Amino acid sequence: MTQGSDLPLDAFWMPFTANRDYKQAPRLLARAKDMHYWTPEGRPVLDGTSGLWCVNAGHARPRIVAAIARQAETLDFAPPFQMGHPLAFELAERLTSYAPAGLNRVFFTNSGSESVDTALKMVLAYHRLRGEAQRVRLIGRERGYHGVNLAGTAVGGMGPNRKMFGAPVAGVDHLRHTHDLARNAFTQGQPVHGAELADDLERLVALHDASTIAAVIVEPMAGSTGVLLPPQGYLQRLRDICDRHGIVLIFDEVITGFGRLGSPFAAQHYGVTPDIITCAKGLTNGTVPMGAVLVKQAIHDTFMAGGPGIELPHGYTYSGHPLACAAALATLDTYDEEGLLTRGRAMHDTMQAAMHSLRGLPHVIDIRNTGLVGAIEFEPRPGAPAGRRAFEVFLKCWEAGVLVRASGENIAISPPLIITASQIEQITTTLATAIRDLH
Ligand code: PXG
Repeated sequence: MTQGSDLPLDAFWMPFTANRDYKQAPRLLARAKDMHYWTPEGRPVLDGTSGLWCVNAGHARPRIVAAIARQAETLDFAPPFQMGHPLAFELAERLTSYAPAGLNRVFFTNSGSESVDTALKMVLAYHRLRGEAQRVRLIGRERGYHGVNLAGTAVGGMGPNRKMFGAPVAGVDHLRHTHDLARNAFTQGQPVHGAELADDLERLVALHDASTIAAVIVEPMAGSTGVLLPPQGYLQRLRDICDRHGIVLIFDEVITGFGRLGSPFAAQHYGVTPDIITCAKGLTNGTVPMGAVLVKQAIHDTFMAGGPGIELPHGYTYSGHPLACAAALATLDTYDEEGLLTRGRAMHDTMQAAMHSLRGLPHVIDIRNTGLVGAIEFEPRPGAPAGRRAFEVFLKCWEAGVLVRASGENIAISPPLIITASQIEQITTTLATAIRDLH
């Protein structure tokens, strides 16, 4: 195996990476099994991030590995336009049994970003088919992350991800984010304060008129921005306002889908059903790229009642790729066999106690948690670039054999759902040591 020091590093332009810094001191992963990665030198690293929020059943699970290998031999590719293969139909049908009632039509993509742009295009076409072609305005939320394609960038609400790209899609507006340190810091589980922030949507309706608004897209729990849980009552209020004004509600469940909170989807966890769910990541346990858009039947049926021929001129060469379908079906089997999609509920208290044990350490200004996800927020270091403290904690944990994720001023923890209590303790003990060293 090529050791880190022999690797040619120049050609690969790395995504969402400080390339120049990284290439001075690369961090490489060579192998993974269950809860661990190993570096090329053979050093084990406990995976506190499920890869990148996707390896929910842990790494290299035998059933999934075997299914992918078998599928590559049996049917490596099948054209998805005007042709089909059995696994895509089987997987779509199977997914409807995990989705909230009513979301029983499934469109396949290859990533979360593609799921988001697919969902937004679907909504625009849906309104047009219903004779409301003027409904083109898309509403996101500050601090939201909806991937990196053009529409997802436009409805996204993380400043650094947007500012280099101008205004990629016209007619986009945003709700305020729900993060409120003054009222909600160190809340265990859902914050009490902030349901009224959903009323921002009423203000946008008053401003733009409902007849111009196509959709609202939110992460039911905002992941990338640092694990922001919805205030109690917030999502229901958003649902009610959308219903009042004929606005399609999209939950972006790319992170929350497949068990992160202790239910298959956050929609079930919070008891609020959107019209469309976007998902990816945990769908194939991160093994083969795949995303999906789960759609209410009424939206789908509007397309089917249209003129003859192709109902939705949209799709990807790799939509419903056979390897991805095989991986997803084996992933769902693994989740089912081991009860992983609800394990977050059983582990909630353990995770909560471990995360909140870090309260009181230097510069820690908030801790948030639910199911098998949590975040620690640091006070920004005066005069330093944004996120320095979180990044230093990430580096120290990496050196100490634990992978965590730095995002802005936050460290996020989102381990595979197979994690044990003692491994959770290893993560928080390692974090505590790293945080004590911060200046
Ligand atoms: N929506 C949400 C809610 C996401 O979290 C995407 C869309 C885009 O998915 P793809 O598969 O196109 O990357 C995501 C992705 C982080 C981090 O550090 C999170 C994501 C991606 C990269 C980093 O929190 N989520």
